[in-house]
This record gives sequence, structure tokens and C-alpha cells, in this order.
Amino acid sequence: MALDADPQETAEWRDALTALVEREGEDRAAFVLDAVLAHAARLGVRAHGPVASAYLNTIPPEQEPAFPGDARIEERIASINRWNALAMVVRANQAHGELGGHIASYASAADLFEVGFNHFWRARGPAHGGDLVYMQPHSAPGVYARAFLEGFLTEADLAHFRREIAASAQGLRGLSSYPHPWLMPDFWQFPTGSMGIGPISAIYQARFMRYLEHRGLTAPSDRKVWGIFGDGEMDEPESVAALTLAAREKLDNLVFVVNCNLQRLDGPVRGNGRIIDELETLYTGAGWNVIKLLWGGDWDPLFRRDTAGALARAFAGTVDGQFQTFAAKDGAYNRRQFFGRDPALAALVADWSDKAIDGLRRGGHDIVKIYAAYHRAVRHTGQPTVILAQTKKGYGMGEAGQGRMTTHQQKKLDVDALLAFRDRFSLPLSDADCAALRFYRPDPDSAEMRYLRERRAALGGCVPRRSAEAPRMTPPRCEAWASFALAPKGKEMSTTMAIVRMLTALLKDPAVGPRIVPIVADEARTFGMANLFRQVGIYSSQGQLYEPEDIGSVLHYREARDGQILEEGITEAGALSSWIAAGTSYSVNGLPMLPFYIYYSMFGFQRVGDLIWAAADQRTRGFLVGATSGRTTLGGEGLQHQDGSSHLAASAIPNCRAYDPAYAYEIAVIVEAGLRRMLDDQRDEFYYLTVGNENAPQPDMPAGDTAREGILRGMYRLRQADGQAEIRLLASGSIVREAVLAAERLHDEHGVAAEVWSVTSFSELARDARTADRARWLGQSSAPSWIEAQWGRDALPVVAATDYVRAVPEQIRAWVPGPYRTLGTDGFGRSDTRAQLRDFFEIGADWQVLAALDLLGRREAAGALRARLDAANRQTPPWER
Ligand SMILES: Cc1ncc(C[n+]2csc(CCOP(=O)(O)OP(=O)(O)O)c2C)c(N)n1
Repeated sequence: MALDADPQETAEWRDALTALVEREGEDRAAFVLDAVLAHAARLGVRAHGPVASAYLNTIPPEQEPAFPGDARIEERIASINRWNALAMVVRANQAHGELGGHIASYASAADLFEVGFNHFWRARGPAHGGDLVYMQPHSAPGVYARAFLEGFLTEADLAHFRREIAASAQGLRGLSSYPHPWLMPDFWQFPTGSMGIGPISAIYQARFMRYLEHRGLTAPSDRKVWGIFGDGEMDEPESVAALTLAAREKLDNLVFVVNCNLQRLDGPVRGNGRIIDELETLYTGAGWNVIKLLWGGDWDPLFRRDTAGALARAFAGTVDGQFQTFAAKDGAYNRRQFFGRDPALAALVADWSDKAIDGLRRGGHDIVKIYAAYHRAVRHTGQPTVILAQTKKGYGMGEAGQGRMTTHQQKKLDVDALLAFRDRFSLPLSDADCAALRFYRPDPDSAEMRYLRERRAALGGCVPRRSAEAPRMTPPRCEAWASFALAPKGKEMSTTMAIVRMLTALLKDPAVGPRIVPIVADEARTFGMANLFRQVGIYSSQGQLYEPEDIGSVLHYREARDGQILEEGITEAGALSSWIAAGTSYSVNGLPMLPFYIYYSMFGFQRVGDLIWAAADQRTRGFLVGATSGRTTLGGEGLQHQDGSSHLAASAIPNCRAYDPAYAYEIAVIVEAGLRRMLDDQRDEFYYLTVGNENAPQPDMPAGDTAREGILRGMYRLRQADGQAEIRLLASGSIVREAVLAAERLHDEHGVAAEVWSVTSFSELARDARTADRARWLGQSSAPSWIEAQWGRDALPVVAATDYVRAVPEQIRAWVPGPYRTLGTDGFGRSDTRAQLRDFFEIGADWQVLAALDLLGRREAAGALRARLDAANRQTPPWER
């Protein structure tokens, strides 16, 4: 701020405002201020409004609602949870130092959790759909500690924190490191272990709940989505990526609580600045309702005494690194270094003991103030709310950890530190109990346990709990929605067009149709989906407030409150988060939905792979469609768009079934199986299909069931050899057509009889072969794998070519009985025609012929072909160019 040239005049303006507030209230004062600012702008005055408000609580004490609980009992419950969480981590690491875990984060967040548990977070039950809580991952020990008091977990379970394997060997329940629905499917709902995934998922979850309501699939409700996150976590781009969406969509069903302990792992979040100011500015600018909860009730008498605003000024002059040091030090230090900097401040605490100064709590440790903030947040309408709660990291860990630079990774405490912790929280534990890290659960009839049970009963049961109960659905057979694909009689069509047509038809199915959620990230036109705009509409909570430019067209851009398509804009992370929300609706809402997210395949596993991993953990059911796939099939788009590796990433996700189909009928068979397995059999798996934009004649589905089974299991013989087969050509996706051409050339030009196999999924083949192998060497079964069942020991040479890197077909090398050569698109993509690209990467028909001749030892023919392909002048391999 510039220097004040006339302080008296400034004071007069301030006094006028104070008088206005006193006489006519805050609303009127705010109106006048807005009017004055607008006038200033017209006069050309560029006022620098404050980017952040004063470093004080948003809710003044006089506006706090009466606290409806028993604060003393709640504090005792919180203390017990703190102890059990700490004991769980320290025990695990005493036994096995490699296990890890965190104490300091939950220690700082315990009260934020407890107020939620005691007063706000409603369980799913007959009366209520349940609130959804995204929980800070490394606070998991505290959530387990509470589940222990609630009787859901036993002492033996707590003793197996981070010991899932050892526990299950003993018939016990191991507790996963972080929230993992895959590992604890009756407990955790949302995987948040990877920072940033929680915040973005929570926002799209809240939006998806609105989507279901607006489409009439669920009744309007007051269910809330809560997220407890770290201030360091807000650094992640995903954490803040969708803040404006939440405000735009007026998601007042969403509450974020950011635990501002001012520290992350290595040190302060903003040592030389103030993270709370930064987050206030960010969230306010994004359109959120911001509640700052900075100081506990013990400060209130000081604020009342401090009529001159000395405290606010002192806070304004203190950076987070210093606040952290104040947290780590005792009352005497704080008196000297904080209050001692200004006589007015020192006077405020002149009659306070050092102990009383030490006991001054930050807002996030005062359950009465936390209650007030939550109470206001859940009643706020028209905006999402964020509560910025200031806490101390490692709260109560004393010398051993509170505010210490290294506290994040502290997982061992000596006996003195344990005793100090016990004393700090007045826990009824003997010295021996402390040293032995005994878990503590009060008597079932104690005041604490009765209170805890009553509170949870009032809120409908316990949280978190995950349910997988949902009605089964019997999807229609593919003949009903893909007859065009089963017998296209050579009609030209791309596989992208084929799947979009199937989706269009499926959307018309009376049972399954309404449950489908088509999702795009601003690429619907690219994939030929514009017809769906009119057919099912684009979801918009506001309907359509304008006349679309193309209103006269049959395909016009139609937004509607009950629109079905989620058009997410250019955010693959957002679209994927929507896909997760829809694909877990069976669990979260008891309402199975089936999302199809169609996107540029390069911007999937590569760009938002970690979200896909979280989706797998969360048991998401749905289809991911990587359109415009294939490094040589997406001709002109070049290096950054051409995907040659998504199938590698997909192959590493255990419950992802990934396919690279060549023909429309293959897609029909795969989608039909996916529908059946996800909706009817209720398997927790999802499907990844790559489809291309190359128009090509579509053959009819081969007769009989062999092809159908082969398509699903990973490969089937597409073309018999003319005569006794000498070689097998394997290919997937668009490169199957090149293999068919290669087989024809081998036959016509070289008299070689070649079979052609369409490999719909190298990863399914490899997975199946690994399973069969393992069963054999463990002496469990001698059942052959699909590859063995097809080929036996028949050691014909095999050439495999795909539009992906060689590592994709290499997955099955161990099980190919004969010589095996793989061709692929390793290297950077280029923009050119498909023919040029397939020549550049050496995967086209000619190159398959060359590989075959070479493997067959046809030296002369191979030599002639090499000369024709100018092989001598291709010194540098494509992956080095
Ligand atoms: C994507 C990702 N990167 C890094 C980590 C490792 N990590 C776990 S907790 C943490 C620090 C968290 O700090 P903050 O969000 O401020 O939470 P606090 O523990 O201070 O409450 C880090 C870096 C992670 N879990 N996820």
C-alpha cells in the first residue's frame, strides 16, 4: 500500500463506513461500497481492492450458532482417536521400519474430522442417500481409529495397519495405507492417495449428483459432497483445475475443508508468503464462498481487548514460515517474539501466563468454531464453500513434532514423547500402556462411547462405508443395436463411426439407454457425434439461454437441463472425473450408470493415466473409447496427437480390458460382452477400446461362435491360408487390413500360404497365458491358454504388426511356439498420409511381407523386396529419427 498522505482524512472515511455499518447493517454498507467502487471505475480511479481480507475469522463470535453438542466429550473422543492413530503408526514401524505411515497430518486434522463425524456427515440408509466424504489420504489412521471406536474395526485390525497380506493370511483384516476401495471395498469409497485426485473428483461428483437429479434419475436431495484436503495438496493442478466449474454450476452441495497447517512434506507451503491469503484469493476469484477459520475461541478475549487492531496488523506482517516457528515453540517464545514486537500487543497478554499463551489454539483445533464454519457452509446457497482452517501440523506432538520441519515423516516416538502426548491429551493410560502402545477403547457404557454411538445413530449410521448393492440390468444383445455392424456387406465405415452408431442405437434402448452417459472433452464433432446433440441433448444445469446459431439445422447444438451428454470442454482430467462419477454410481447412488467417454486416445492413459488408475481402484465400470487412435492411422495430426502407446499403459491395469478392434463386428461383440459383464454380472472392470478414423470396407461377422469367443479372448483366425499354412500374420486394429494385403501378396507374388489372425487384444492374450502358466507350475491346473488352444505346439513362424510400439505385441512372445517377429510404431509420430507413415514405421503390407520372407528363409525374394523398399538407404531406425 502507498504511504498515507493524509491520515486524518483517511480516518474520516473509515469512521463514516463504521457508522454506516452500525446504523444500517453490513448489507447496506456492502451495497454502498460496491456503488462507490463502480463510481470510482467510471472516474478512472483504479482502486486496488484487497486481494485477501484481514487474517481473521470470517465468522465473528456473535454470529456463531449455539454449539449443539458436548464439547468436552467430543474433545475426549478426538484425543482417543489421536492416540490410537498414533499408536497404530508407531507400532507398525517399531515392528517393521519399512512400513511407513503418518502421524502429524491427522494430528492436525483430527478436530476437522471429528466435527464432521459428530455433526454433519450423514450415512447412506433408507432415509438418506448419504453424504460423500473425500478424505485426506495420509489421515487414514485417524479414520481407522474412529472406526475402531465405532466397533467396525477390531484391535487386531489396527495392529495390521499397512499389513494387508500378513493379515489376510491370518484371517484378519489388514488396513490399507490410504483410502483404497479396491483393498477395502466395504469401507473406503474414494481413492485419494494421489494428491489432487480427491479435489477434482469431488467437484465432478457433486456435479454428477446434480446431473442425475436434473435428468430425473434421482430425487432432489440435500446430499453433500465433502472434501478434507491439505494446503500443500492445493499445489496440484488437478486440485484447482475445476474450481470455476464448481462455481459456475452453483454447486452448493459441495464443501471443501482445506487443512491449512501451513506445512507440506519438506517444509512450509508458502514460507515467505501466506497460503491462506493465496487460497482465499484463488477461491474467491473462482466464485466460491470462502470461510476463514483461523483463530480459536481463546483468542476472542484478546480481539475484544484489541480495539486498535494491533493483532490484525501483526498477523498481516507475519509470513507462514514464521507462523510455523511459532507453532513449534512454547508460550514464552511466542510472548517474546510475537507479542513482544509491539507494546500494544505485549499489553494484551501482560496478565496471561506463558501456559495460557501456549494454549492459544488455531481455528482448526476449536470444535465450537469448526462447528460454526460447517454449519454456515451447509446452509450456504448458490455457491460451493471452502473452509480455510488454520491448524498446527503435528498438533499435540510437543517437542517431538508439533510444527517441526520434519514432522510429516515422523513415525517413531520414544517413550518420553508418548508419555508427553498422553499427558497433553489427558488420556487414561498407564506408563506401561503408553510404552506398549496399547490401543484404547473406553468402556461401552462410558459417556464417550454412548455419545459417539448416539451421534452416529442420529446421522444414520457410520461413515465411510462403501456399498456395491445395486440392481442388475440385463442389457440387450448386439443384434438389437449393432445389426449394421454384424452384416455391413462391405460398406465403408471407420471404427470410430461404427462405435458412435452403436452408441446412438443403444441410447434408444428403453432400459439401458437412459443409463448411458456419453462424455466428450470438446471433440464430439471430431468423432461424428454431432447427431447426439439433438437426439439426447447436452447437459446444462441452466438449460439453453440463447438461440443457437444453427437452430435451423437438424443437428443443432441443443443444451438442456435434462440433456444426457456431458460436454466437458477441453479438460481430459475433468471428463475422466465425470466418467468415474458415472461409472461408480452403482455404488455411490445404488443406481448403475454406464459412461462412454470418447476422446483422442493420446490424451488418455498418457495424459490422465493417474486418474484412470484411481478409477480402477474405485471399481469404476464403463467404457473408455480412445478414438482417432494409432500412430499411422491418425495421418495428419503428427507427433503429439498420434498414440502408439496407450495399450501398454492399459495392459498394466489389472481390471482394464483393453481391445484394439479392426472391424465393426468386433466392436459389437466386445461392447455386448462389456455391457453384460458390467451391468448384469456386476464385475468391477472397465473396457478400453481404440478406434480409428480410417474409412474402410467392413466385412460381415464370420459365422459360428469361434470368432465371437476369439474376439473376446484376444485373437481369432480371420483368414485361412490358401493351402497348407507356412506362416501366420498377426495384426490388430487398422493394421489388420495391411496384414490381409500382405497375405495376398505373399500368396500371389511368392507362393507363400499365410494365415491372418486379428488380434483384438494382446494384453488379454498375455494375461490369459500368464494365468494358465502359473496354474501349471503351481500344480493347480493344466488347462491350456487361449494361444495354446489355438496353436498347440505348431511352430509356424509368426509376424505381428500393430499401430503401437513393439512392446505391445511383444507381450505374448513367451507363448509363441515358433519364430516371432514384431513390427511397430516405436518413435515420434509425423504428419503425412497413412501410406507414407506405414512405410516410415515399416509396418505396412510390404514390410510384413519382408518380415515373413526373411523368417521363412526366402533369401532371394527378401533381397529383391529389400531393394525395392530401398532398405540400404534406411540406416537410421524410425525411433531415432
Ligand atoms: C501426486 C502425489 N505426489 C506426492 C505425494 C506424496 N505426499 C503425500 S502427503 C504429501 C504432503 C502433503 O502436504 P499437505 O497437502 O499440506 O498435507 P498435510 O500432511 O500437511 O496435512 C506428499 C508430498 C502424493 N501422495 N501424491
